[in-house]
Amino acid sequence: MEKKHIILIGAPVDCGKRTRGCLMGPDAYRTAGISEAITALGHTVADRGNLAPAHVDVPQHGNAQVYKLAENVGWTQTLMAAAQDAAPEGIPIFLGGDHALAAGTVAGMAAYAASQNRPFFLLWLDAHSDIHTPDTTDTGNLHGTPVGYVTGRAGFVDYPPLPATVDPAHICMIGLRSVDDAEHAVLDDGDVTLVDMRKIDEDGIRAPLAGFLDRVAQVNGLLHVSLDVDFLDPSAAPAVGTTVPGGATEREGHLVMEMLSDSGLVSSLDLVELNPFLDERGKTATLMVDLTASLLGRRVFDRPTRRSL
Ligand code: B3U
Ligand code: MN
Ligand code: MN
Repeated sequence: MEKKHIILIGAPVDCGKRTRGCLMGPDAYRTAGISEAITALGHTVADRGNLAPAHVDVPQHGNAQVYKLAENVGWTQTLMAAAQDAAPEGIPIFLGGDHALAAGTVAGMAAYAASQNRPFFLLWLDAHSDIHTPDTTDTGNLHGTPVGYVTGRAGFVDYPPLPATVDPAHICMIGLRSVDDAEHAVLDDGDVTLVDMRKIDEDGIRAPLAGFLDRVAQVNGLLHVSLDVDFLDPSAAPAVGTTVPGGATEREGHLVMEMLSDSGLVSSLDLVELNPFLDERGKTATLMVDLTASLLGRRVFDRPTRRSL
């Protein structure tokens, strides 16, 4: 794989849901050796440390359930700027932090792609579709809303205006197994490519991902990958507040990352929802670092594995 410059950006976002602990995520990745794993592959790394959210004043939201709106808006503002600032210099990896952070990182990367006149694509690896709005969320947890925000859904009145919206036809969600009614209402007849666990069981994870990557490659797109820990089965990745059984295996996770690496299309990555307080002797943090290494070119053999007889 071509050698890259990787920019680590700590985003200890913990306001996207009520279970606390994701604020320790960035330091857990560092403790698990993320910088060392990346440099061992021949890439260069700059660690920009941990960011803090901008202070903003927002009125109480009409939906009284909505949790920590001002902090979420502040993080969105900070991370949108951080993504646009880092993207021209290399591949930013956002060390979360919960999935609310993707409102900022994805919006920022979409803005960067627009500035380069490149089409922007989003791969969402998650048990959940996270396409609520502050009005439709049942829980009030804004980590369930970043895809709603970046696709330009109504209801994000207090959020920064989007420099570039993400076309739902440019989004592929893989690993889905927990989708709320209000999310079905926008997804069922929409343009997002939906790969639920049944599809993975029937066709394997390779075919749907290959189809999506072909589409990105055809138009020389920029691809942002947002990896939620709960994409993986809780037996492999227990350190997450919202465990959903029946997830992707460790092996499926690595295959996805290796295919992404081979494609050469990935411009940026979120590692989200790691809650180190819930981990078992660093197992989940270590797996997330290993998956990142696969994405950045770690292989068992340098030559391609023979795939057909
Ligand atoms: N859809 C539910 C649950 C959820 C979304 N994202 C996570 N959990 N991690 C909600 O709260 O919006
Ligand atoms: Mn998520
Ligand atoms: Mn999730």
